[in-house]
Amino acid sequence: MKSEMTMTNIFKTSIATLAMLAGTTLMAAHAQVPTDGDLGFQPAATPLAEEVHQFHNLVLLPIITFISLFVLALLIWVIVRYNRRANPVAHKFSHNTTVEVLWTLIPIFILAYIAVFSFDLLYKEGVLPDGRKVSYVSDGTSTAYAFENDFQENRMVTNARHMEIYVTTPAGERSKLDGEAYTLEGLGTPEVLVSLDSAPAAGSEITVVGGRSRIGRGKFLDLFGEDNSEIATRPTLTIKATGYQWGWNYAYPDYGDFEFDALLAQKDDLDDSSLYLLAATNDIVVPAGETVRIITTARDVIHSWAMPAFTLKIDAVPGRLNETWFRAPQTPGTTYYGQCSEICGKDHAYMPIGLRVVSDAEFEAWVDEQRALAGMDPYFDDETRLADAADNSDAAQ
Ligand SMILES: [Cu+2]
Repeated sequence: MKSEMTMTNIFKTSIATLAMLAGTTLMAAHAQVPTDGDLGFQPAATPLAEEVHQFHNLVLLPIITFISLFVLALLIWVIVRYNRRANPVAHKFSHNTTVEVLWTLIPIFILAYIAVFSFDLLYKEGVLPDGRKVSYVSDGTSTAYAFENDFQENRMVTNARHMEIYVTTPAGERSKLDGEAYTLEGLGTPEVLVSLDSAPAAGSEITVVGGRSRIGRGKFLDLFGEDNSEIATRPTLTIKATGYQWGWNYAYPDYGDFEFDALLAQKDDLDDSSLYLLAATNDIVVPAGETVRIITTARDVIHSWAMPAFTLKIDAVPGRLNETWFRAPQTPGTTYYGQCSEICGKDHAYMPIGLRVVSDAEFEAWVDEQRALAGMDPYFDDETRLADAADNSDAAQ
């Protein structure tokens, strides 16, 4: 038993060392912006991207290294042992059942082993975290409903944006309540009180959705005794990305559906010319730590929305909506770059994607700026802005 433990430890340590070596040699000297001579991935900016990197470092890289060395050894063996001088009279057999069974079965096992982890990751990138949901049936008079926040502090809902309230009438008509139609008390405490402005008709179902889910817990991480799972709210911001020849159009349906285009930023317009071909004329802006749903589609041909630091790539297909999500990095202040990743015509290489992570207060100011450009009233009033600024300084302490 003891020796078994030690063997497992040796195995774990050697795999970890291999991964670290691969990590440092391939991924050193990486900034958010790729530079000449870089190898490997951009640093992972989301919990799922970290898992994708671990999949590469702990599963794919060891397997492909072993296969390459094994095939090299076979080649050398054949060259040395069976050249004309060493082996003048060739064997004359047409098949070998044992070898044929082995070279069929072993690759099948290897592929199945890789598939277990791949499907796990594909599933996680395609299925949005769901938070928790509590339903009540209206008696026609009460307007106050309790929502139990999770008792783990880091899973509590602290921001009104992270809660949604739906009312389903007895006739089955479901609608999402506008933020004006209710007030929330006790955000960031174990019990949030939801007060509706008016009582829904008797028999209506009131559904309060909020809270956070665990994300990023891979099977192979359990295998290696590590758990890098983190917490994400259910998506609280939706961005619709529409690809076209040659640029991206982004819409923010949660905030009045304002939209803007992002084209290639010209060299002369950039402060930092090294960002040429990476920077777009407009960035997508998201608040730090927010769980964001990305919906993609296209106007003409197939494009693909890709963000390497988030290990996301999703096709944008005309007449069809695709969906994925990411949890934005927790610290504001970084811009990430991606590009169209489906060859879509002569200017395919000129469809960059910029994604800027900002603080809540900056996000709110930006949303209202975009709304003003679209001729809409501000969405956030001074009260929310101040409350969020206070939240941010609390979080910073
Ligand atoms: Cu494209």
